[in-house]
Amino acid sequence: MSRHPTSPDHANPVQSADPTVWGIIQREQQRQQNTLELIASENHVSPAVLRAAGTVFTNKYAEGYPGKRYYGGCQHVDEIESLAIERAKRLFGCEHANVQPHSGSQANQAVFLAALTPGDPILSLNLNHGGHLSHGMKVNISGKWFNVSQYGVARKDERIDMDEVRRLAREVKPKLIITGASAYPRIWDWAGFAEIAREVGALLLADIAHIAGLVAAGLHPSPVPHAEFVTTTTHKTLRGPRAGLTMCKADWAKKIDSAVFPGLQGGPLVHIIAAKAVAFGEALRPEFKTYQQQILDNARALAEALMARKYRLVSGGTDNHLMLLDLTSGHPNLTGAQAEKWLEQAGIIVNKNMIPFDERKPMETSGLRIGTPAVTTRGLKTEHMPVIAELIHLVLSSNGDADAIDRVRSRALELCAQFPLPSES
Ligand code: DSN
Repeated sequence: MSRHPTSPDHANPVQSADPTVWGIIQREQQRQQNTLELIASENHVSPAVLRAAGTVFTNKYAEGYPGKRYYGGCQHVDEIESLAIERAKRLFGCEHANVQPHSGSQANQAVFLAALTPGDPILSLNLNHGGHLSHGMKVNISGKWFNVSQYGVARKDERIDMDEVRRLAREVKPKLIITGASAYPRIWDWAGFAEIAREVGALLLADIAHIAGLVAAGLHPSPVPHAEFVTTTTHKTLRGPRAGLTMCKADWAKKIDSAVFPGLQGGPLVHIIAAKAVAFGEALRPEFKTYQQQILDNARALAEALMARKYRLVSGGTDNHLMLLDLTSGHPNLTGAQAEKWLEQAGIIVNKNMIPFDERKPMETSGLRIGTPAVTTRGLKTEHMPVIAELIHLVLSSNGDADAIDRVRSRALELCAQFPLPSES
């Protein structure tokens, strides 16, 4: 009897069926093992999440929702989706959860489709001050379809200027106020935003993609009691598979579900929903809170070590998992783009990022965004953060000297070898 080339009992089906693809996967595995991942939005999932994502659920069409599908054979899909929903609701304490969005952008689009019509005014955080492209960037569907106004951080402390939010909200009367960011190192005042939203008759969306793990663990205030809609990706601090999640108050449930399917998406990615169920299960365990606390402790330790080396951090530090290093403080001629490249050569992965009131362009930038979720997953603790700060400093001060970068590369490799990626064995 011939065996299907991807039969699960085969030792390594990808390797034997397609060595080319397997080689690329192996090289990525090695890259992740041999570099320090400091991109604030990335993480290393558990072997259980990884395994659940690679299962036979990828074979199944399941348009619809548990108990109401357009396809036969959905009994186990219903089980897994219902479990993921139940766990998401328990984790965040929300009234309704839709686990089908394929990404954070689609999680947000579901809110737009449910609550807005094209041309409606919306108010969100300026992309150059840490906002996200799906919150109204000109070239994004959100920017093309809605009339976008944006608030920012105050020059004096680089924290969200709630007076400006109120002033703008009164002026533009948004239908939706969007909170949440991809590069904001401070705590969100959800209650303050909710008060402004109520005053001007706006709905409130909190996109907690970056801080979802902290929120789930109770280490950042939750927007759930304050906002009609809460969206997130599931792969950042939450440490699940690459995907999205839309939560809402019960009276928006039907509209959100219709917006996700059939409004935006067809068949859900059931294998990814299975992986979300596993990740939510992990996040409900006490160890997850310990992990999230360590992310915070590491971020604070790294911030302090960088500031001890005279680097300026936007807003003077961090309250969460990330920080923004202002290169103009120590290296005025060095762009974020160049710094990102040198650091990558040294095995330290970060991303260039605009800082508030940046005079450089987005492809250059004057900042670096640095986050601790992934290195914390590997087991690095606060005592390792001054070492990382030193390595970053050596690279930024190297002027691109290949020998100096190589020396840092060796030290980064040593650190990586001490902390292997999560593995099944
Ligand atoms: N691109 C993500 C980030 O890096 O923050 C947000 O979607």
